[in-house]
Amino acid sequence: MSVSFDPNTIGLPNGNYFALPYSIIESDVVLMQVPWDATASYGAGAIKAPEAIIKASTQIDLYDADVKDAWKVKIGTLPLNESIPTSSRRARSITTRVITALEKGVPLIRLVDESMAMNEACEKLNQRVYKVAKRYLDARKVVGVVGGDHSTPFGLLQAVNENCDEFGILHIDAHADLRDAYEGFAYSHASIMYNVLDRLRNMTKIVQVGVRDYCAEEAERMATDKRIVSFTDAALQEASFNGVLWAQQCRDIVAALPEKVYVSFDIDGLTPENCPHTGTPVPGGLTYNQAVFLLKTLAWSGKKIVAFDLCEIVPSDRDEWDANVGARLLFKLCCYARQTMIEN
Ligand SMILES: [Mn+2]
Repeated sequence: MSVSFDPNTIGLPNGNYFALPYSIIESDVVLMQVPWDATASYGAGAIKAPEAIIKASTQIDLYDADVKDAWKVKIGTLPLNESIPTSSRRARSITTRVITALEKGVPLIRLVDESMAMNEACEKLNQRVYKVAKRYLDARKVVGVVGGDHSTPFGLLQAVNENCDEFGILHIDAHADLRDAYEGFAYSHASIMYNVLDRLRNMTKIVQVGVRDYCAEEAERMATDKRIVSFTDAALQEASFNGVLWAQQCRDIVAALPEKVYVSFDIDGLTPENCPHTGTPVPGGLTYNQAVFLLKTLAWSGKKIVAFDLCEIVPSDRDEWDANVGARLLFKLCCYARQTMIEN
C-alpha cells in the first residue's frame, strides 16, 4: 500500500472508488464498473453512474462508527472495460427505435429482429460480467457491480449461483422487476428478478423491500411464488404508522433470508430526494437512514453478504447529489460486506 495514503484528508483521484490505493489482488471487495443502460425505457443516463460515483467517492470521509478502521477495508476497483459503454450506446439506439415503434402502435411481433439483436447484446454483456465476477468470487472476494441499469448484475448473479449451494437476494427497489421480457427485451432492467427466478436454481429467496410500483401480473407472482417474500413500501410504512419499530421490521426482513445473501440495491428503492434523476422515480420509499440501518442489521445478523450491486443511479450534469448518495451507499455496502467476512 502506498505510504502517502491519508484517510483524514480528501482522496486524491487515482481512478479507484474512494481513491483507495489497494490492488485487486490484495482487495477483499472488488468493484466492477458496468456503465450500461441499453434497455432503459424512460430516463436513460445510468451509463454515466460508475464514473460519476468514482468522482463523488473521493470526497467522502472513510470513517464508519460501526466499522473499525473502515478506510482499511480493502476495496479494489477493476479497470473499466471500454467495450461495455460502447456496446451499450449501440444497443440503446435499438431500444429507442423499438419504443418509438411501440408507441406508434407497431405490434411487437414485427420488431423481432430488433429484439433478437438486443438480446444478443445483453447476453454478451452478461457473459462479460459473469467471467470477471466468477474469477474473483473463486478467489473468495466479495464482488460488487456498480451499474448501470438494473439489468447489469445478471452475470454476477449467475456466478454467485454457481458458487453457492443456496443463496437469497435482499432486493431493495421501488419496482418488483418481475416482468417477462419488458418491451420485448428478455434482459430488460424490469426483468432482472424474473430472469433470476427463471434461471438460477440455487437462488431460493428474493426478499423485496420498498416495492411500490408494479403491475397486476407481478402482484400475482409476488403472491404465489413461494420464493418471493415482499415487504412492500405500503406494508412497511403502515406497520410503522401503527407503531412497529423499524428495528423490528429489519429483523423480520433479515430473518426471511437464507445464510448467504446477495444485496441488489436499486437506488429508486430510496425516497426520490436521494435519487432525483433516476430513470423511473416513485414517491415513497426508504429514507437513507432506514436503508443503512437495514444493511447494518443484515451485516451483524451472522449472515454473509457474498456479492452486491448498486444500480439505476443517474448522475446529473448540474450537481453531484445523485452520485454523492450513491458513493456513500457504496461505501456502506463494501464495509458491511467485509464485516460479514470477518464475523463468519
Ligand atoms: Mn430495479
